[in-house]
Amino acid sequence: MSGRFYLFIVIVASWITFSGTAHASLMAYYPFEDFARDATGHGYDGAPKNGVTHGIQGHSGSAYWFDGIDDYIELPIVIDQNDLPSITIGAWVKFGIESTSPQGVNSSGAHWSLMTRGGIIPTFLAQQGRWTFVAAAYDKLTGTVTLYVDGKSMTFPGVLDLGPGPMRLGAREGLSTHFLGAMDDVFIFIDEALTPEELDKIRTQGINPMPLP
Ligand SMILES: [Ca+2]
Repeated sequence: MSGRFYLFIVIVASWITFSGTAHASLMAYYPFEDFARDATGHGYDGAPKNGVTHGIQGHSGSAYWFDGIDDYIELPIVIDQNDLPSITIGAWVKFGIESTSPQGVNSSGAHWSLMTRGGIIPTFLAQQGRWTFVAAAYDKLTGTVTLYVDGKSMTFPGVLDLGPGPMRLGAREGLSTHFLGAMDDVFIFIDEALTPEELDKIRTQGINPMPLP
């Protein structure tokens, strides 16, 4: 496990019970300029836990630093594990490694991975100390999950494995592994699996806290 860097640790695939209309929308967006405030105005403000550090240089403006030990940000977003709608979650992240890190890197290197209900899908090598755009999309219609990393994507059949309780950035409830590194511009789309082209647009042009057309 030490050689894998699970995407769900960064942007935990938890979900809210959605009672609104069926069209896709940007549910929550965290540019981390004003701490962990949800910039969409929907009120899903995050709660930093255990000393996660705000104000470091981010991909854009400021960002949070996670110590890889116990830091995380809890979001007031609660999962409906039994009826996961399509969802896209992503962020800019900079994976940091220290020699004492519990994550470490083994001979095969660290990977960006997805955890699905059928197991773990490791895909792209994770590069240390470099801002990387990562996203995961679950398409309920096709029953597939896509991992997108810096313009490349891989799609697999499956369902994202969901953690219990509120969504957490940087950790997953019940698991001891924590994210070590920086995180910025976290976004969550509801009821839509964004395409790699749409994610490319977010990667290159940034995100507007309004729904994509
Ligand atoms: Ca920022």
